[in-house]
Amino acid sequence: MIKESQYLDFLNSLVLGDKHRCREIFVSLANEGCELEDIYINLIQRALYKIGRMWENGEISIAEEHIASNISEYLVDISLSYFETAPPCGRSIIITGIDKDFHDIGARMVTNLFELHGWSTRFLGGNTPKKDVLNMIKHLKPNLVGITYCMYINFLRFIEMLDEITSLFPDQKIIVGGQGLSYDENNSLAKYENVTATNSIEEIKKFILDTGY
Ligand code: B12
Repeated sequence: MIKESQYLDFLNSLVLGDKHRCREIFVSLANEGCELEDIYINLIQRALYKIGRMWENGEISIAEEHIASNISEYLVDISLSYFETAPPCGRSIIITGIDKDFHDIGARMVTNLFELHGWSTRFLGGNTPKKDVLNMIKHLKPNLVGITYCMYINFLRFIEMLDEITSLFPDQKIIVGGQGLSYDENNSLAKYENVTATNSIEEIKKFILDTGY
């Protein structure tokens, strides 16, 4: 359980660009026995959403927002070394962003949660060309493909990626997430049989633990 004072200390340090203090807070939470997903959602994600609003309202500069995002990325990258990972479970996932969308911190978190539970993961990051994603799926034949989609202006690129994956690999199971999902008012994703769209950590955990993959 993350105390409000710890969250506020973290947010403040993030805005100030104090990487050392952010790391200290992260490490002390991990040492206190806080779950990784709790730290991801209730500390880092919560702070980044707030940073986004502050940037939108002109309360912080682009430079400050960039530092906050770099520190968060760094913490997510080192986070697994503070937790015990399960032995390999024989399942694999490729997680990617879409062309022209740089937002990938959430997908990094999701990748790490799979890795924590013994999945073999390949994280391609944001802004990955579709043809390279398709090639990698062809060669690695993962149990699951994860796609993150953040900005609504990329909706078409996102749908093109889904269309190509599902037509070239009709049995491929796919999980998609990211803030872009909230713009899908027409429920365009419902027609894809093998696609699950979710930002719920509980649902993501169900995928991770489902031995059917
Ligand atoms: C950090 C950040 C950036 C960084 C990204 C760095 C990186 N490596 O990711 C940088 C500086 C590059 C950036 C750039 C821009 N950004 Co920006 N950015 C943000 C910010 C502050 C935080 C994003 C973040 O990491 N959130 C925290 C993560 C943990 O949350 P999440 O992504 O939602 O992920 C969770 C779930 O969605 C889900 N999930 C995510 N992916 C996946 C995948 C799968 C498979 C599953 C199952 C689940 C899942 O699980 C995660 C954990 O719970 C947001 C504010 C916000 N509201 O998020 C703005 C925000 C997303 N950015 C925005 C904008 C406008 C931009 C720019 C256009 C700004 C500009 N003028 O240059 C550019 C676009 C660049 C591009 N072409 O992509 C807007 C988007 C508005 C919109 N409606 O589309 C936002 C909302 C800010 C705002 N308030 O306006 N940004």
